[in-house]
Amino acid sequence: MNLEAILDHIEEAETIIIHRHVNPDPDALGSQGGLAASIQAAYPQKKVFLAGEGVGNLDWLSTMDQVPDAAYANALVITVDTADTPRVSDQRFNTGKFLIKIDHHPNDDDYGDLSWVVPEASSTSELIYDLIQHAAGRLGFNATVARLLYAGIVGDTGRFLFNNTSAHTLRVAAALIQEDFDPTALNNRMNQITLAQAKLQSYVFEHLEVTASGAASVVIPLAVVENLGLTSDQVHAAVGTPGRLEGVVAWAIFVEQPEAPYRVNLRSKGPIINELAKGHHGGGHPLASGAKAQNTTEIAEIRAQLDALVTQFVTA
Ligand SMILES: [Mn+2]
Repeated sequence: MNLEAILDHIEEAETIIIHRHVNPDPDALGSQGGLAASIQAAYPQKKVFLAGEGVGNLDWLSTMDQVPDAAYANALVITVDTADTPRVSDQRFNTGKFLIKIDHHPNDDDYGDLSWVVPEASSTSELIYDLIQHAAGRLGFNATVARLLYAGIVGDTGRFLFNNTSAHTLRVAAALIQEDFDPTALNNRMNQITLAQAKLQSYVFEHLEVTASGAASVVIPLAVVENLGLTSDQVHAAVGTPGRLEGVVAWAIFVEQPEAPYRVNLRSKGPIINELAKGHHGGGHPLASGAKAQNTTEIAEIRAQLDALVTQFVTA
């Protein structure tokens, strides 16, 4: 546990720049914004920046700051929710004075001068709450912080549906909703999809292939995404779709990109799929990973490997 050291570095730094991963999800933005608001509440005189490129259609949750290059010279840089350095949004993260990594993904790339990685945590937002609790007054807490962290936990647990939801996660959530924000409004906003996203889900159901063991997969052609007018972050709304189907144990969604490779979203209700993902330029959590497929040959390979994992799981 590096919590004391993290708090010392925050206390000492005059400028703190917080980065998160590319294509941010609510946990990336919630942990980033929540930590920033917490630091700012305790230390109003410090300069705290949110760094990173576009937040896509999550701009209702958080927006980024313009960070001048010069700000990095003496800065403490903290990355949240970002397992490896290529995925850090805004690569200037490496130009600060000291770098801290806070994350809940498997620690395959232990970068930074200091890192605090807890793969058992539901989300990085949960970890930020733990840090605030541990700080016992050295960090601030208010409704702004609570709303952002709650959004992150709701996002990464699929509204407390996934198996990363622990008793501790629920205790943290209980503490967060005691603050003055509207969790129902936030849940409704996070659950909202556009008609085009609903049509994409419909495409997934129409074209899903399910093996006898319960391995499901679908290829979403670029033309489908373009015809629906969807941006790449909006496509994410279809990733969980096959999981509701009876008999589906694990699934892969292959999303064709403007330039190869295909983006591969892997999800599972039981079989461990992140080793499969690592074999295809990806990685992630045991039951939720991402990978890449260069072509239809690699797609067929991933489909076969997923089917083998599911078969092994259901016959074990
Ligand atoms: Mn996360």
